[in-house]
Amino acid sequence: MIKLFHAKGSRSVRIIWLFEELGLDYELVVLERGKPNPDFVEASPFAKLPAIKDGDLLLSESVAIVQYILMKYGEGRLQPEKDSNEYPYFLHWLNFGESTLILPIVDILKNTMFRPEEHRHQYTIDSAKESFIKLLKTMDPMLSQQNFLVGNEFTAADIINGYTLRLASNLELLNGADGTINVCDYYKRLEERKAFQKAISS
Ligand SMILES: N[C@@H](CCC(=O)N[C@@H](CS)C(=O)NCC(=O)O)C(=O)O
Repeated sequence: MIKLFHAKGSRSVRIIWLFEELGLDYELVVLERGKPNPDFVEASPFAKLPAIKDGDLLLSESVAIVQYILMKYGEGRLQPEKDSNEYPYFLHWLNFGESTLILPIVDILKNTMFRPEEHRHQYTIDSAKESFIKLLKTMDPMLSQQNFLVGNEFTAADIINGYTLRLASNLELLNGADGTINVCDYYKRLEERKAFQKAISS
């Protein structure tokens, strides 16, 4: 059975969400702060979550794990056909959620929570909020035309971005500001999914 190293609220939520959408069996290994786990160190040399162990395979990076799981166990689900016109856009959105959309969120989290107070910068917070809202405004018109990022079918790209939007929602950045209403509605559609609810409560 696939083993998933997890900590509540971390990017491993994406992988639980994926497993639940696909109805796959998995074993959750929940890491505890201050308790080193040698299996995790082996699976994730950079000590980042998520990481999986599937037989002899050890893999980290949430987008890579999603691609691997779809390739091995997806049976064509949660992604467009590889030779379709949609597939390149699927790859774009799959990467966008971790390579672009999350960057301002990480800046905000570092400067409001993770860093000691004396190393937090208000300017970084303000400019990250501005960049994030700009990204939402760019996504918004497309989401007035379609239910999900790649047309009207839910795909794994929605999982990657949905987790990022969850962090934004926790930071009260999905509050229906002008020009972002369709993204906010899109996020509400994601929140309604049973697999999402299971992932965030795990
Ligand atoms: N790009 C990586 C980022 C992984 C990452 O930074 N994970 C965070 C948890 S959400 C982590 O392990 N942080 C612990 C640390 O940086 O020491 C991915 O998508 O998996």
